[in-house]
Amino acid sequence: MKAVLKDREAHAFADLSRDQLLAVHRCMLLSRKLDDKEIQLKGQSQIFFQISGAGHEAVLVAAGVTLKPAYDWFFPYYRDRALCLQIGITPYEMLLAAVGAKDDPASGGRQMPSHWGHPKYNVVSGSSPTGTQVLHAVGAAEAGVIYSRVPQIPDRASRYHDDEITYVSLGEGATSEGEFWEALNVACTKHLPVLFLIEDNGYAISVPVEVQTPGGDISRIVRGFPGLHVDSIDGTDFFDSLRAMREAAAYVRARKGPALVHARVIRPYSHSLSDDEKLYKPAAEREAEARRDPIARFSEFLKSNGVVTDDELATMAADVEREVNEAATKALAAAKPSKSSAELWVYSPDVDPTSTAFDTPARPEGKPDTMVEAINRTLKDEMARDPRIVVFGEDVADASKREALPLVKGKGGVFKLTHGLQRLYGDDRVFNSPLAEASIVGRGVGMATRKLKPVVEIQFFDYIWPAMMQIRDEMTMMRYRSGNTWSCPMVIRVPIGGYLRGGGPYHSQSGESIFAHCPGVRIAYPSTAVDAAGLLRTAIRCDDPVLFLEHKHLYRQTYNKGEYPGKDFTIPFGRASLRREGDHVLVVTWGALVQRSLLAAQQAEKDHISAAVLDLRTIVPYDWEAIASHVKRTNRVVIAHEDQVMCGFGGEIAARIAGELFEHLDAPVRRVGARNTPVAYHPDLEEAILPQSSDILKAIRDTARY
Ligand SMILES: Cc1ncc(C[n+]2csc(CCOP(=O)(O)OP(=O)(O)O)c2C)c(N)n1
Repeated sequence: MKAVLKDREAHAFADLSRDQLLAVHRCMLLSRKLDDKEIQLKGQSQIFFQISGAGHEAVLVAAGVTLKPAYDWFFPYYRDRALCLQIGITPYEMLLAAVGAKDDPASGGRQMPSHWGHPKYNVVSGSSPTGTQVLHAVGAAEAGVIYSRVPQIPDRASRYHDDEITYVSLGEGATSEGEFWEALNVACTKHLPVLFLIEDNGYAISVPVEVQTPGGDISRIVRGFPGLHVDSIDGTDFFDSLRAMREAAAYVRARKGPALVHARVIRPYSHSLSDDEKLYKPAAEREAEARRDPIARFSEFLKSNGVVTDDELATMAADVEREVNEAATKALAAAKPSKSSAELWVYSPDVDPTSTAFDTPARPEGKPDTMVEAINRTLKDEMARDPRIVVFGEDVADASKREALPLVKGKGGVFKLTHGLQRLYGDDRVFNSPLAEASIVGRGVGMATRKLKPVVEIQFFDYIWPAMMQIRDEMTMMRYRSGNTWSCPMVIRVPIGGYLRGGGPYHSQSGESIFAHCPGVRIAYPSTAVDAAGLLRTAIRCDDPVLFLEHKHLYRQTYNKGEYPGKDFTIPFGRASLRREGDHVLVVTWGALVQRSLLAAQQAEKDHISAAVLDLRTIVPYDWEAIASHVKRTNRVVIAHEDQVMCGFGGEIAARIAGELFEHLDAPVRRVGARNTPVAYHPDLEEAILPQSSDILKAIRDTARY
């Protein structure tokens, strides 16, 4: 057999040499054999989950051949084994993930296998929710563009390439997720260098494509997106796939815009080992699919074109088998994660926002000003200090139209928190986003994995819910699920809360306890202007994702004004502030209830009850030591928060006090909070629903007199 094909023949084989053709075949085979091996190991209970890439191999090897590992960026989904092999992840590394080994580079035993991740090749940790990765890819692509446009970022040269591509793949079922459409929207609006690969195997578990997509053809639908290069191919045909991937990649590298390749593939091994496709796929359909098996097709092609003989293929198959078996033996013997490591990597091991390093003195300047001013100045100062900070969200820019900017005062957020930032730092660092909350957080995640520092705004807490998947399953888990290989430190600023007299159910919500239930996020909730400045600076400089809750009602009060505490003022997280001394009852509180508790404590004084008021300032972590030391002194405690009593964060604190400080208590722990209803529009109803000073006063009196 010739070592290199003659020119004319090579052209017929897409300019691939014989060795390259054989390598393509070997990679496909290796991918399939690894699936087979995992299926065997699962049957023996040596691994705990299996999902295969079978039937998808041809288009994935074509993608792997076309793209550049450690240069381009990769957000592959669980069927992308062949791509990952092609770009450098080894069978041994894949099997380390299957056995859940300590040194599995994807997750260190924290995620199911086929949830790819590898820092060496720019493969960013992927998760299980279908479609979330698409927004991360958009953010990562955007990060490359931002690095190319912000010369002040000191090490930017090592962080991007002018013609890099961000690859992201997903199944046709996942294109039904809103996040897919949000991603396409942003990628096309901003002409981002993203290559979307839709691997359409006709089914999402048992749901056929015609139920997912009108007309059953996703590429037909997306052809209307301006600037999007669209191709539709048979993804079981390696050469068609290679042509399509090369054309798409060339389009993206030339910065003409994003590209989408829709590849029709097959799924011969059912959805996963938990699924049996015979239950919903008739035999004739399965047989027709089998005839399109990409590996069989490619080997037939090689044989019929005289590139390889049956014997050579058999030798290759035996060699692949040997490699897989050796890798499996080694992986099975690999060290498992120790039970004592279960809590590692929830938070950054490098930067501790509770440490004394964040305990810096205030250097007050100017006259007392509002929380709005404090936050705005902090953002301005931090953006000057760190050019990696980008600010985006709905309405946060001064004016998106450049030509309008010199003519207008600027919007700068519906509450004016970001006013003037775009004018100061330009529209590569401060920009409006489409009205799509998942995209705001998801893009932030993608940018942060590439070491930008997104400080995004969700316009109202009431509308954070479309981003919940991105917050709960992505932002907060990235570090943990990747075994500390990937992280996405970013800040989400969110105006929260009620007492607006007319805010109604959708401009008054609280709900910090919902996020406190998500391991991996920090939550700050300042009640004064000075605290807002200090806590926001800590949030930005910290290495973890932070939910920064800003109470709308506190933005412009006079009672919480303060002098700006200077460019370097930080407050450690988990450090409560005693707002009022008192000996008889402790009120633990935060946010808008701090002032209401102070008023209640003043009133209680008239009854000779001395109530202390402790402002937690951060919810995660919260200052248990301060709570405990004051409870041990007062022996009586009230917990007051704006959120509903039912499942409010006070429940957590009350349970802990009851569990750990029982013998110090002279009265039951009382909780004050909102009624278990939405917050109604009419001010009388709002007053009845949200906790008032009088409610806190009653709780203080009852507790003191118990
Ligand atoms: C958000 C979300 N919903 C449901 C699931 C459960 N689930 C896992 S895979 C899958 C089907 C995905 O189908 P498709 O996107 O076509 O990819 P395929 O598995 O067919 O390659 C479903 C429903 C999930 N992982 N995430």
